[in-house]
Amino acid sequence: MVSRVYIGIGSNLGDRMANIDKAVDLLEEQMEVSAVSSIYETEPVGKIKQDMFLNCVVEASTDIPPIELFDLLKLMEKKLGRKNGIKWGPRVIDLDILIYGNESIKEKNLTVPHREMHLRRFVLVPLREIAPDFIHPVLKKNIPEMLKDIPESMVKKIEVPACL
Ligand code: PH2
Ligand code: MG
Ligand code: MG
Repeated sequence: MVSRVYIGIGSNLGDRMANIDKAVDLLEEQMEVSAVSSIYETEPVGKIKQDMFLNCVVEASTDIPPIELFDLLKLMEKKLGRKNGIKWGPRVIDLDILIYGNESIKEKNLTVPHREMHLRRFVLVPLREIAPDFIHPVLKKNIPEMLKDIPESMVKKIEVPACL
């Protein structure tokens, strides 16, 4: 069975734009990517003081089961040079399953929908761009409803020149 998945991508170490480009290429090799949001420069969320992130969200279809997909994303992170750093700290690349169909999954290493996604502007704003009618399958909230409940934090679309 093929499911629609949303994957969040983030980077705040090294050549952030190149890291995200490479991650999207790796995803395209493994699944049917149907949409990629713009890239947004975003204020780091959490207690750790660190550099600004670039974030985007990818929509894809896949028959890879959730745990296998999780393992595959970890492998891709490793391939792109991610080292085991501190939790929520700076990273070359972060690939998170945000949504896997309408499934609600609570395994040791994997919670889907992503347990913080409804609280993060850096996820919801790119997601809104590619899936404006998205409804959180567990909270049953649409994106404006989720956005209005969270504090302001900078999420700025990066404008890429039209000639590129
Ligand atoms: N990821 C985190 C912690 N904080 N902040 C931003 N802006 N973007 C991220 O991708 C991010 C974060 C842990 O996964
Ligand atoms: Mg993350
Ligand atoms: Mg992660």
